[in-house]
Amino acid sequence: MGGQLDVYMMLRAKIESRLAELVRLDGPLDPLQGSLRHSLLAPAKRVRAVLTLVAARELGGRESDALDLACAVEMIHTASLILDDLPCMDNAATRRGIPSNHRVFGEATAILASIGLMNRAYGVAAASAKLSADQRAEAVGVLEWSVGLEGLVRGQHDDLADYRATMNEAQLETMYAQKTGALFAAAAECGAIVANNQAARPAMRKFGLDLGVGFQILDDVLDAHATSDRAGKDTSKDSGRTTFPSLLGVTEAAEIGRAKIEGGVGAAVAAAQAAGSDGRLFTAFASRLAE
Ligand code: GRG
Repeated sequence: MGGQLDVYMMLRAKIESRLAELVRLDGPLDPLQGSLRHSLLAPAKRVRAVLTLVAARELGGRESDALDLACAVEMIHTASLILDDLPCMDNAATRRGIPSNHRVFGEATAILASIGLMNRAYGVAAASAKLSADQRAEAVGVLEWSVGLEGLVRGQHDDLADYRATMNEAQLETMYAQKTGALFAAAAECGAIVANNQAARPAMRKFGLDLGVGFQILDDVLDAHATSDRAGKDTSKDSGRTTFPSLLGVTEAAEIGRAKIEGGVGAAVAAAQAAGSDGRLFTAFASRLAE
């Protein structure tokens, strides 16, 4: 996170070590376990999970109490990536710098590993030992919202639909808020739940949605710039796809993406200040994401 890069790396390391514990093997490694671990433990930024820890800390809670919820968020994200890479969706050959899940384990095992991961995520959230029963129920509800028909599932459906080709800027933004923003929103809101800070929840949801939309726009900008490093993607599925760069050009799209990410920081910092923190980690997190 900018000058606080070491804080980000430290939080990421905690998440990765807890993830490994949560999917520890009790028996021999079989293909399903291998498939699940292939994607979950691959090199990744863990931005959503770090956001949960940052939000918990800035809103008056403890990172350690938020760790299992952060891992649940990361499990849901990974489950969505496995599905996103399937031939019926993005048909990606690589993910996280390694072959995509179905290319190694086959489609049936990849789908089952994704469902297994998602299920494990809800189980981890529902059993989070550091939280009260109310906190656990609230967190599970927020995660369900983020995955469901107003979240990832809806956004991914609309992303792949024929009408994607004729979407305008506002429709595209709604789809990005669902496909990518909703899980960022749940990640940030889970931090508020851990901190027992109900007042901060709306600000965290908005902060996460803006971060996710901005992140997705910048992801499109990187895609539009990239040529040689797209070897893992089936670009034939991109033709006719409306994106912010295709509507507005890469320069304006990049500016909008950065502005979205930075636009929500003020309210997040205000929520942190109301909880007695300085909000600096929110600012640093957003700057790092924009980079
Ligand atoms: C039922 C969980 C579930 C999902 C079904 C497939 C699907 C619906 C949604 C996919 C949504 C999707 C792929 C959004 C893309 C978000 C995005 C920008 C991914 C890349 O995230 P990074 O850059 O990747 O954080 P790492 O690998 O660092 O985690």
